[in-house]
Amino acid sequence: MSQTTRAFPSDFVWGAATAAYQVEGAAAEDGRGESIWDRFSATPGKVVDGATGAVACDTYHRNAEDIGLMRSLGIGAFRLSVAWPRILPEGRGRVNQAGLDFYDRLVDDLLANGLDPYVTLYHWDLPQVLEDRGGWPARETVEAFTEYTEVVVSRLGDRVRHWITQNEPWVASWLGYGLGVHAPGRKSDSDALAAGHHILVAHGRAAEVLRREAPASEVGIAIDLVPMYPFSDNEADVEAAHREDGFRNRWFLEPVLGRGYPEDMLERYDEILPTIEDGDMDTIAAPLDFLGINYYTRSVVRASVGEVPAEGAEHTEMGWEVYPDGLYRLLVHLQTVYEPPELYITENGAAFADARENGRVADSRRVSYLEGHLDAVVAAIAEGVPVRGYFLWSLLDNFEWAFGYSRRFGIVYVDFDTLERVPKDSFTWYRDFIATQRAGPT
Ligand code: IFM
Repeated sequence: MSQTTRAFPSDFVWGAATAAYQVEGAAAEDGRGESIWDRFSATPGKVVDGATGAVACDTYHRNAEDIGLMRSLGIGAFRLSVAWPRILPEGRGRVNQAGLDFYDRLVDDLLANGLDPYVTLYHWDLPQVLEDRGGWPARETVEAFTEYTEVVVSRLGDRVRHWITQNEPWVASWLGYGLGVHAPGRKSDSDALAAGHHILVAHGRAAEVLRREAPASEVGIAIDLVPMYPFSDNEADVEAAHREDGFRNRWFLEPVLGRGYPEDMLERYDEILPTIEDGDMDTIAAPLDFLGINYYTRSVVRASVGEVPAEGAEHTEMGWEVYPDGLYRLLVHLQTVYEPPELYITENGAAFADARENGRVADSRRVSYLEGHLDAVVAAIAEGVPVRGYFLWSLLDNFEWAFGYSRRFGIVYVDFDTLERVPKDSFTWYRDFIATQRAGPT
């Protein structure tokens, strides 16, 4: 059914998202410490074209302009992340007031402009000093993250009403510590599992701190979910898809929702499991106000082959299949199986090879992508799935991690030579879509 025939709830939260390292720049300003992404991106061969986030979109100096863009877009919420190395340049201990001041001003400016900040505490920029002491595979990083959360909430907790503890634990642990394609670039399955476990414990500990220090706020986590579809109905393909689902999705989703680590995966990882201390699983299962879902694509899995391309399907510049029905089914599945309290789409969007021609960026493929996925969301809501908001990834073209600036996800084009912002056609489309939804039925 087309979106034009269905309406979102009148209190639905319309938003856009970014993350500190991908947009801020000002990497050496006002006492910011080094992060694992500064170190990784400065290492030859790690990032396309040797790009770094040293300047990125320079939002550190251009927030006023970007807030103006968000106002004209008509969104009511903005998802941003706090850069841990700005707050605690040495990871623990000394607090850098200038870093806190920056986010303090930003939160005030957002609120003054009718934008509700949804603040992510960890979007992958671990202080390098903590990596040097073992990084996420080391238990100490849980303590450090808990202290960092205390510092941030004590300054921003009187105004921020929504917190996201961790962003995409699978990516942070497996791409960073298992496959080595993200910072810090380690390649060890046992390190990835230890990192993942500590990221989840850190999530639970942060949730406790937030509940205590900012009891009126809502707490969630953003999990990246890639639904796994078997290539065929044959048993081997179904089993392979289930295993991939365990690796990619269930391993993170189930403990956060209080079910512990899935038994089949515990058996599979038996030899390389990290130490799970008494009480860890209860900590990870801290009650949530909402579950954030980052959805981009699905995966088709074939036994003894792994992921296979879906025949005839459209793909984005990331090589990800455009598959809105996967989002609809995922949302209904989550509600049916897990019944989370509330859901947000904390990220959804697409990279395409956008070009600026005569001052315009005609990104019709992104518009279709967004139409399809919003249609999936509203269809799920109509089935009773409690989706409360949608954050488009991303407001701006930005530093796409190991792809540098070669992948554009923004609805605002950024000229990375001049830092000029040019709203794309998708920006206009999203603006009009939100306005129509706000206007209600005609
Ligand atoms: O850019 C990233 C973001 O940082 C986390 N989720 C996926 C996006 C696109 O790859």
